[in-house]
Amino acid sequence: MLDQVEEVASQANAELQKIASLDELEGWRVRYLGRKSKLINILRSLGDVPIEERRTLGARANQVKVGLESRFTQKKEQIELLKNQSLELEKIDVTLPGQPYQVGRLHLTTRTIKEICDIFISLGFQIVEGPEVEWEHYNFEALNMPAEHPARDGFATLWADYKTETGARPMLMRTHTSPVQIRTMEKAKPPIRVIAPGRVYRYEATDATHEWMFSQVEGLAVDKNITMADLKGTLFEFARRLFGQDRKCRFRVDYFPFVEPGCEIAIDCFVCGGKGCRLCGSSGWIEILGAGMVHPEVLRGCGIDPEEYSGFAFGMGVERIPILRYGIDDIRLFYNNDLRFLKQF
Ligand code: FA5
Repeated sequence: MLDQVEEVASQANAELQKIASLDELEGWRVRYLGRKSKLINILRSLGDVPIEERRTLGARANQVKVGLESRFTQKKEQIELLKNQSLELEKIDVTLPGQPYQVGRLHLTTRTIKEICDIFISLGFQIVEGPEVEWEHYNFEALNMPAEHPARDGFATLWADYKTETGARPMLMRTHTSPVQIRTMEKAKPPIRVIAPGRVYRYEATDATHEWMFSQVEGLAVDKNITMADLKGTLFEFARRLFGQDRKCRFRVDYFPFVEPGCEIAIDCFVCGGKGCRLCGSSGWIEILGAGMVHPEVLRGCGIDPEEYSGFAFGMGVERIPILRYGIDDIRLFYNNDLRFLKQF
């Protein structure tokens, strides 16, 4: 019987080590210390054991029982402590402030385009769009710039890798939004008043005021009796609404093959006050748009009679507007994806 007591002791101790929950521990207590357990049965039947064995067996069985009872108490305390600790860790303080969400925002260019569009919508213009991968015909020929026309040099072109059967490469990344003028005039007949915002691409080296990819907003108005005075009035009004009364505007003659006469509008440089600096390329002026009266050949090419109708068109660089307004000294910051810059607007 003494062997049985020892076996119970070692089995009970081994099992106890693996126990991790109060339920398992209760099962263990019933198995080894319960009324029907082997150990308690041995203690209960001590009276039947011969006297010479009884003292040793009784003493050892009691010792094992007391030992198991105290290990039971210890294990119970240990499990309860661990349980409390993990509850403590899982505790949620509902009074703590929540995690702030990172709220996205519109890119500065997008916001500026929206602002420009709002001004022109209020002046009665409609918004239209055109493709960024464009046919050479719309980007150049239909705009009075046949192949070999020297004005094409001003539009350093990124050609799309597309070949026709004759080997010509008539597709390109549009170098300006002016092809949308042609697409609009082919579809709609006057009166036309549209603006076309979008991205354009030029194969040119970047500097503080030039990017290889930037945005433009094109404008076109075609109707009977449209004159240069309408062009000036519209663009002055636009400049006043966008930049305020203080900014000076300069109209100067410029040449674009698709307008006649052509002009360029510049705004005085806010950094140097017109003295000349890195931003304005020492000129004191920042050019924001090109404009002019739609060339009769362009109207005719779109099926609009230049004897009956006339129109004005303009194209502005979008990024140059926030550059002016916020004193941004490098256009390349727009597309570097540096959040420290973008989050300021
Ligand atoms: C044109 O692109 C003409 N299509 C504009 C036009 C439309 C004239 C209709 C007449 C009638 P230009 O190449 O000058 O013109 O560009 C227009 C504007 O885009 C410039 O005034 C300038 O603000 C901006 N721009 C030009 N090149 C860049 C560049 N590399 N990076 C950023 N902005 C530029």
